[in-house]
Amino acid sequence: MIWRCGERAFDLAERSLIMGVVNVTPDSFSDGGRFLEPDAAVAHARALLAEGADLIDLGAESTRPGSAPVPPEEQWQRLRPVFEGLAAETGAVLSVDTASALVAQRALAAGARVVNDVSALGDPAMAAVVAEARAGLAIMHMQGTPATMQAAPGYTDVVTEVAAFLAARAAAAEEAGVARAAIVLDPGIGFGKTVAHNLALLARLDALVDLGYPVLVGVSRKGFIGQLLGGRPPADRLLGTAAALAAAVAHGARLLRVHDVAAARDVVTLAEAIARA
Ligand code: HH2
Repeated sequence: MIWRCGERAFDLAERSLIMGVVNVTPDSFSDGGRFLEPDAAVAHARALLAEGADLIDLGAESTRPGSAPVPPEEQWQRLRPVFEGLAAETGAVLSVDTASALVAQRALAAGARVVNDVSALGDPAMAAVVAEARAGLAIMHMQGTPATMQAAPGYTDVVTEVAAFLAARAAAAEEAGVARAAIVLDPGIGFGKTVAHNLALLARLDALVDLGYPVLVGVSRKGFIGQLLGGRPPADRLLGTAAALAAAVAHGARLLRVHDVAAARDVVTLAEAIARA
C-alpha cells in the first residue's frame, strides 16, 4: 500500500512508519514547555530524525483533555521559526499538527508535506488547502472537543461508530479533491474515550484497516496506559507504550505517532517481523 505526501511516496507494505512528535507548546501533557523555544524544538526534531523517525509531527496547540484552542496566528508564530530552522533538512518529511487551514497552508508553504488534522476537516477550508498542495492528510476521530471530551465519553459501539465517522470524513476529503492515496485514518486514542473504548479500538483495529486506508495510531505516553498501570505519570509509561505499539502493529497499524522514537523503532521492527513470520 502506497501513501503519498507531496512528491514523496512511502510503501507501507515494506515497513511501518514512525512519526516523531515535537510539541512547540507550553502545556502538552507529556513534554509541555520543553520545546517551546524554537532552537530546542529544531534540535529535538533533528535528534528524532537521527533516532530513525520517518516523519516529524510539529504542533503548536495542545489537545490534552481540558485544553483550550490556540488562535491560528499564535500557532504559526510558534511554528514558523521551527519550520525555517528545519528547512535545510530537505530529506525530512514534516507534518503539521493543526486543525486550522490557515496554519496548514503556511506550514505547507514552508515545507510541510503532511497535515495531521485531529478535527477531521472541522475547518471547512482544510481539504482544499491539502488538495492544492497534494499533501498527505491524517484524519483523526474525536468525540467532542479537547475542553470537554473526557467528561462523559459515550458510544453504542465505539469501533463501528469510529469506523463510520472516519469513512465519511475520508469520502468528504476525496470529494474536495484530496487523493485517496494521500489519506491515513486514526482512531484518536484518548480523544473522547474511556480506557475501555481505547482498548476496544486497539483490539479491533482491523475494522479500521478494512476501510482500505493506512491506519495511524497515537498511543504514546497516553492516559489509558497510566490508568492501567496504577496511575503512572507520563514519564514512566515507556514500557506500557511499547506494549500498546506492539499490539497496534499486530492489528494492522502502519504509522505510529510517538515521543520516544528509538524505542518505538525497536518495538515496531520486532512486532512487524513477528506479524510477517
Ligand atoms: N495525539 C495527540 C496529538 N495529536 N494526532 C493524531 N493524528 N493522533 C493522535 O493520537 C494524537 C495527535 C496528543 O498527544 P501530544 O501531542 O503528545 O499531546 P498534546 O496534545 O498535549 O500536545
